[in-house]
Amino acid sequence: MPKHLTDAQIQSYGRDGFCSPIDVMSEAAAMDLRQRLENAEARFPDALNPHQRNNTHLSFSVIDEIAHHPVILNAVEDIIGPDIVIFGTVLFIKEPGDPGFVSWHQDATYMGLEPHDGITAWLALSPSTVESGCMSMLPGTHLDHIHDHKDTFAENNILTRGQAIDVGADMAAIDLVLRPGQMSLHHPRVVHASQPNASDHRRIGVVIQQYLPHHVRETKGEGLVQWARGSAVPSHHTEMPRPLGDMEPDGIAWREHVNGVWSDILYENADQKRAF
Ligand SMILES: O=C(O)CCC(=O)C(=O)O
Repeated sequence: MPKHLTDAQIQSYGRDGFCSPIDVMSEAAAMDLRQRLENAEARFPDALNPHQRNNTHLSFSVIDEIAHHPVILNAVEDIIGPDIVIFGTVLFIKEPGDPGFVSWHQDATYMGLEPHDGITAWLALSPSTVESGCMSMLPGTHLDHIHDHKDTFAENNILTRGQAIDVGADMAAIDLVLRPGQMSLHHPRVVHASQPNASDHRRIGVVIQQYLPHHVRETKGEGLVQWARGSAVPSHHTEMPRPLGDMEPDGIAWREHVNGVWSDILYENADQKRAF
């Protein structure tokens, strides 16, 4: 018996490569988390900004709590099983009127995680609508192999390499509209994108990328993970601790280390490296 998802949601994940919307918490609870995140942004602007968006769960208790949220983990367990580790997190925040966009891509392309059995959770802490640049998915594309990606390094493309797949004109994309406190789950190979934020409010996505079952390995570098649920972290990974508070020295050191490892993995053989 599933812990959080309905049978129909589990089936839609298998068929489409994503599942949305999933209720995680009330809108009021999401607004509290948003307030805590925005307080942390105001207090530590050098550690939380568009260039410092990776693995904030290692240094900020609000993101740590989200990454370990029992409802999110229940839903993830319904798809990948009871032994779960956290590979990383990314804050995808688009400011009001932000031209930042995400081109069509498959997450699995550069991450080195094999096999592609992990899952990404995208939690909204503000309304994520078509106007504010929600994610769009091409259903069923998780059943494809990895498509050719072209590195564009386009200025407003907020993906590391600005990597893009040419999907043609007649694709039938599904927009994942979420209220604060809802999330989507997606497969590492599903093709997805998002448009600029044309609204007058922030679009805040806290993304756990990815939750992994134990048999998934990092093949391009050190596999640094955090225990989330189930049996102990397997020995092919290096285990990272949860932070004891905001910006404490151990958390800062682990975050710097894993972000360096990520940079080498994500920019492998790239012509240039960006700051995120
Ligand atoms: O938040 C976005 O607009 C894109 C996020 C994304 O590509 C992802 O979570 O894999």
